[in-house]
Amino acid sequence: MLVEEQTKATERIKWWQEAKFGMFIHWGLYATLAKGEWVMAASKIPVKEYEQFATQFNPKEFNAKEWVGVAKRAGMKYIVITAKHHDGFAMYHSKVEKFNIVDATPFGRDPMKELAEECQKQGIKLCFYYSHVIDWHHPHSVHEYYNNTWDYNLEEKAFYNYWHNLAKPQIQELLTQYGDIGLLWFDTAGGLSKKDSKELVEFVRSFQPNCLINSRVSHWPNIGDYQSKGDNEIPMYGEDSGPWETPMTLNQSWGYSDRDQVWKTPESIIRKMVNIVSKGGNLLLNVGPTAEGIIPEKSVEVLEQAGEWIERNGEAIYGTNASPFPYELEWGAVTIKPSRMYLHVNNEKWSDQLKLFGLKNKVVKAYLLADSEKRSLPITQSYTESIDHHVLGIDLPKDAPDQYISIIVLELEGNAQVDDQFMQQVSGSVNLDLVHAETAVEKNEKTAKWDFKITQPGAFDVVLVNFKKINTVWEDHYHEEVKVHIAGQGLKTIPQEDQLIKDSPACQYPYSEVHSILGRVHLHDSGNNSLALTCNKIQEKAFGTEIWQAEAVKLRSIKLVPIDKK
Ligand code: FHN
Repeated sequence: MLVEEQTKATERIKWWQEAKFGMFIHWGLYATLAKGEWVMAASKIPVKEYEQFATQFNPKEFNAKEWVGVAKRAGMKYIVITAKHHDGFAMYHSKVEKFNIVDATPFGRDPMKELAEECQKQGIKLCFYYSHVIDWHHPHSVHEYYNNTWDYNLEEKAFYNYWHNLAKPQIQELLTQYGDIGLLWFDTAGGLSKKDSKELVEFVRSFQPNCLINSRVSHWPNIGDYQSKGDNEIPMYGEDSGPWETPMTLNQSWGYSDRDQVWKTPESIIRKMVNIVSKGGNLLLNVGPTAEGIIPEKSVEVLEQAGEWIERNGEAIYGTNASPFPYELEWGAVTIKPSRMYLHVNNEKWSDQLKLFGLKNKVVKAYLLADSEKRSLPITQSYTESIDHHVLGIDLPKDAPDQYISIIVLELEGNAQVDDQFMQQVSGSVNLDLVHAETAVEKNEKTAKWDFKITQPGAFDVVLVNFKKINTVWEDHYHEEVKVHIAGQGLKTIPQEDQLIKDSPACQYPYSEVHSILGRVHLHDSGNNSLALTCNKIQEKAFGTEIWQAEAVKLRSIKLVPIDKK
């Protein structure tokens, strides 16, 4: 990218990177069936029959002021709403297609117009989701996999008929009838050529040069302003160098489903948000309003409670940068600002002293974010030259001062500088993430290698960490031996599903975190060490961007767990 273009791109995305938290809204004609947004395809509902649902769609309870108010109270800074999902029904007044909420329903109002006005009033950015490739209503839309084959014959489809007569004109409408749009959220681009994807980006920019575009505009890499991770996917520390987001469900569905009552708690929302923000990402959290136009009560309750925590702790969230540590910290997470570090401590890890390894700066002052008087907490800082090891100790009051996660502010001399080597954490464990390994393939064997620092030698269990998708048969993925070499010792075993980890901050439905204990090793000395793992699940790029492309078992990391401290 040219320097000038790069500067423009950096400027364009600034607001979004500071915002951190947005509301995703999946709302469409499918809400009348209350079985999620894929109901048309799942039940192969013929277009003519599906169109009939519009005649009963009358969301009289829709109130833009209330919806925007919920987002505001939750601490969200932008809203991304489905202007058209895969069912092809436009939730705004489209002039190019009558299958829209104004022309085809008794409701007759344009909710996007009302939202645009309200967002403007309440100071929140309005953004649109537009399903640009999948459209089950149009006879000519063509996706790589997900087409309406129950009404239309694939061989008779002429993609450019759809593209030029519906998709692009509707995108133009969205960019010209609703004022400034924060971003266009495209989805499921399977089959769209690189040329068409790039032209679409130019097309959007020609109407609104500052409108952001997510990476799902294309399946080709590096198109769009930022990376949308897979649905509900939270990456590892340092996995993404550019801007990224996790689109996440509040229960297990996007569009309204009356059967789905598996709600995340305010606490898990806060933990996941803190984890995401500390990795430099944004959280786009979904609600699925009903056919009456109501955001489900339970969603509102969870969001408002999470919002109260965010309001108290916003200083450590909005406008921050990612943790400089390349690994998950066992007591919580870190965010930074110039000359400042925020330690987000999980309340169940709260004790009389918190230790942080690897911070090189002098700490000028430490205090609790919850303490309006900013009283100094006692600190000690030490450095052991022989193993190049920095240790900060902070004495804490007996009780954690906030709900769920309590924050300690560190005022630093200069901007945060840390030892970015992998190293043993305070509990004695070492987490080695796959994304930071040096990988090699030799004679069909894939090997990952890490260097790390040991400060408390001893005996360790070697644990393989995987995320496993629901209903996956483990043995289909792990039926060969994996090998580990460390400090002159070797382990060879077929990994088993030894432990299921609940409440992993970065793992969620439809995945669960599974640990396999590979064996035991002894590290006798402090200082530098290295570990090599040979395993056929090692990949250069671990994840796809959409859920059906992602692997059923994802190898995430390898851990050394001290045996006397488990
Ligand atoms: O198929 C869609 C799905 O319905 C939903 O809109 C999600 C949101 O990220 N995107 C697609 C699947 O990845």
